[in-house]
Amino acid sequence: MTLSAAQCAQYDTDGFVRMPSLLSDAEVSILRDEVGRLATIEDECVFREGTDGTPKTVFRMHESDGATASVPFRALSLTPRVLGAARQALKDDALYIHHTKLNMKGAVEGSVWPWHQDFGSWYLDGIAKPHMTTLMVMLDDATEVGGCLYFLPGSHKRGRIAPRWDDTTAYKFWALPPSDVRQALADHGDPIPITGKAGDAVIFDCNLMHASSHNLSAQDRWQMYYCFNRVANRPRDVENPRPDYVRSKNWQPIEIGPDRIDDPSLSPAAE
Ligand SMILES: O=C(O)CCC(=O)C(=O)O
Repeated sequence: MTLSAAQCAQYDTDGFVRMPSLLSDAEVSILRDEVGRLATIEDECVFREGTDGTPKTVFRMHESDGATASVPFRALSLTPRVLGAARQALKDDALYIHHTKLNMKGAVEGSVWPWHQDFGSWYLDGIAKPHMTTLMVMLDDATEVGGCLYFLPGSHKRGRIAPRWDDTTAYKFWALPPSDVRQALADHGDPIPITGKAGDAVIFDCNLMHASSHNLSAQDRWQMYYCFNRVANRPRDVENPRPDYVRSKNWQPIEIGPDRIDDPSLSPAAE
């Protein structure tokens, strides 16, 4: 069991649970080196910004094929620590990954994500039920001044709130209407900053209201997100589906692998 019974209960009550020191310092170092490699790739899965083309988001590192395929990021997704926790959170062993992404919120320039629920968008991908969870791993220390995530504990229990298209920030996406956010803040209290050390993690419900602010610090803030869905909840066909790197069509259930991220059996030469 990756999560204790108390952690599972907390996940159900608050909509998230922290997983401190999920990664060792050595594992953080391997993944940070891997980010350096991925950031040089020119592909639709690597989004850049600014005049110098700094990488902002990298997608689809969990698959064994494609330009951004990554042995250590894929291996991490299959560890008992990560996949085991996702299985416990979703109370189902047959899971696949809807998408993976690395958000590189750059020092000084990295900007705000308005309040939203992930299931706001994922429902529009054709996914019927909020049986989805995200495990986020910090690859830098996450601080308030550096633009960490904020969660509103218990807000997942409100269910999905119809989002509105928000193009007022650098991340144009389906955000929550401000009036709904104000009401939720009045009902649930202050948001919680998800600060921590590189290697810490948190797993959270797809209806949990969350946001992050501008990175005002001198340090980059890199965070990796693994988004899991039940195979039984895979999307139905929709008109104009989003690309595969954000709405995977690989619905094969994934199996737990070794508890290490440098597993040689996952290297391309071994496949
Ligand atoms: O990385 C961030 O600051 C926010 C990311 C986020 O909220 C999301 O991907 O849903």
